[in-house]
Amino acid sequence: MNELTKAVVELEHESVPEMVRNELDAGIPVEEIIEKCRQGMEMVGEKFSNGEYYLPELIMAGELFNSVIEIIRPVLTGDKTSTLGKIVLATVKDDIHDIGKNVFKGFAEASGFDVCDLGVDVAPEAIVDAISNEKPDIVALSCLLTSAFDSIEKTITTIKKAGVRDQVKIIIGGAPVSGELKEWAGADAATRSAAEGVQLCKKLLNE
Ligand code: B12
Repeated sequence: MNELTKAVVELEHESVPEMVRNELDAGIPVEEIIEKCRQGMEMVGEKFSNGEYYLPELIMAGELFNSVIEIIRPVLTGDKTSTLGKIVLATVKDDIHDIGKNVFKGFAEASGFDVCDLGVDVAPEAIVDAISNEKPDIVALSCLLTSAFDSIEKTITTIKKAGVRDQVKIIIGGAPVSGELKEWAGADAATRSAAEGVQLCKKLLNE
């Protein structure tokens, strides 16, 4: 295991930010740094599952990753003069995980997308309102909990019932999503990677 991943797993609040700065200075791509931290978070999750870590450690891990995003954000600031298209982004209802969503937002903005972030635990109706008000090209939904899969399906059904499904492409992202979930929920694309998500959004615009 690399040193940065290990430091994240061990929740080393002082050394993680320093290691991230050092990796950035050494010219290591942001995507690679985030992936190392994400792997550490996955292992924190495993420790939580097997009873080695408890909720406070999960919360600390969240804070630690947010401090990483703060360091990386300035590097991600992209070309604001051109916009590829507009994305309405939200973590679905009953799910409050937002770190992966925020990473995707950073990557998408750096690639030239205009992102309207609705936050976490977002009700399907609020997403329909945002489609009417913001006129996005893409709706991007984040989900980290398997128990929130129903919320994805409900969101897409609500979008269909409102008669605006054909106005947007829908991408779902997050650690537990799959092609099967995409089919079941009626989305246009699915991925477990923020970087791939941006590529898929570019592809969806051309379809
Ligand atoms: C940190 C954390 C928390 C923090 C979240 C803080 C925050 N601000 O987000 C807190 C403490 C709040 C939390 C709470 C809970 N959590 Co939690 N949490 C995690 C943990 C350890 C890390 C998640 C994370 O941030 N990873 C780092 C980011 C960068 O990775 P990521 O989210 O996967 O995102 C990447 C991709 O998925 C993708 N992506 C994500 N979103 C999107 C969106 C789009 C559009 C795209 C394209 C891509 C994309 O891009 C990112 C970068 O590549 C995970 C473990 C894990 N394996 O993920 C558990 C985990 C997700 N949590 C879990 C659980 C059970 C809970 C709780 C129910 C615990 C409890 N008993 O209360 C609550 C649920 C609260 C709720 N209603 O949502 C379980 C879920 C199990 C399951 N089967 O669903 C996990 C898997 C832990 C485990 N192994 O048990 N959690």
